[in-house]
Amino acid sequence: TAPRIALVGATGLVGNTLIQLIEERGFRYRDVHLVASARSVGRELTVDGRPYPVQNLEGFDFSQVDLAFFSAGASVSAKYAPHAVAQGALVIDNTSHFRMDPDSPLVVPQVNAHELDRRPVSGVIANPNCSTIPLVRLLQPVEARWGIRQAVVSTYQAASGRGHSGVAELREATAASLADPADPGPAEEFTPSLSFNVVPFIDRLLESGFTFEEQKMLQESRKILGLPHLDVTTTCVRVPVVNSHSEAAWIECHNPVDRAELVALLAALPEVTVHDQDTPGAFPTPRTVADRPDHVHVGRVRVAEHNPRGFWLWLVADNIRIGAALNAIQIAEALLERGTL
Ligand code: A2P
Ligand code: 11C
Repeated sequence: TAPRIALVGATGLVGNTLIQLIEERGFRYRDVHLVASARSVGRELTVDGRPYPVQNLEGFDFSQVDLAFFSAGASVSAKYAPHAVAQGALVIDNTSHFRMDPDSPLVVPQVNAHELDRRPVSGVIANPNCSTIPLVRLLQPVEARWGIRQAVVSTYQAASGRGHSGVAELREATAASLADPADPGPAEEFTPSLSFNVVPFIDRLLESGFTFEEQKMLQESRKILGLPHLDVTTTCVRVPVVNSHSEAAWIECHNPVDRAELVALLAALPEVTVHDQDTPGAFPTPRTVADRPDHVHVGRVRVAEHNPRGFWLWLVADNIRIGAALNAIQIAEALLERGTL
């Protein structure tokens, strides 16, 4: 039977997209609860044409639901997800809080859906970071075919990674700078201002000199792919794009790579579009992938002439859908298929 679900963070960008995907995909539920902070109590949101009041997370009774999606930030998950589990709900968590917990599987259904065969020990299934998900979907078949020696990745990440307030700040800051080029506008979500700028700093700085975002890409890729020694190293950069993250990846393999075979391998993956034969000279960009927002878009596939073991690719993926809400819904769909819920 269809589950009773709660969306924690329903008023946020990921929460709004979860609602949209539930509608678009015809995800079946017996009952739905929309949950956010006390600030949103009194608001109403519609799901499948029916209005629902937004409920306060503080005091919410999770024994009313079978499945709870959390997308209200890591500190909210840290505090409330264990409580939801104790009340009997299975949690799909969109934050970084449980990802490296050995008792919480970290799942990209196209890569490691077998992790969903059993109910997690912690009661929490973690959804990876938005820049990790599209990358591991491409790395897995490359590892299987040629063996990866090292992947070096630079990201070009959109403002929507910071939710509604990130998008609002990019718009405001850009408007301020258009009116007066010397005015950088607000710079709280992004520091310095993201208007007409690129900022090589996402999340917090660690003692290693890497940012937490950069560390997430390494640690999460290793866990999802089950390759504890995988060598992935990244520079994560915020760019003035509203939505969809891009990545430039240099992947060096143990064995020489045949370009035609590589393109065919990637193009055969589920929900991946390779911009190559059918569209010569074309490449994906955040602005031009909206017609297939549920695909990982790949282009600029280049095997190095001086080193046939290495190749570059460019990828673009909607960070809110593929990188968050869609991956979470696909986890739920896989759980239902398996009867694990
Ligand atoms: P609210 O709208 O009531 O503040 P975004 O990622 O777009 O910024 O959205 C963040 C989401 O997380 C919103 O739904 C927000 O609810 C929710 N949220 C943030 N802090 C809390 C909290 N302390 N308790 C419950 N929900 C929270
Ligand atoms: C960003 N990747 O683009 C971040 C957002 O660990 O879930 C997601 C943070 C996380 O800002």
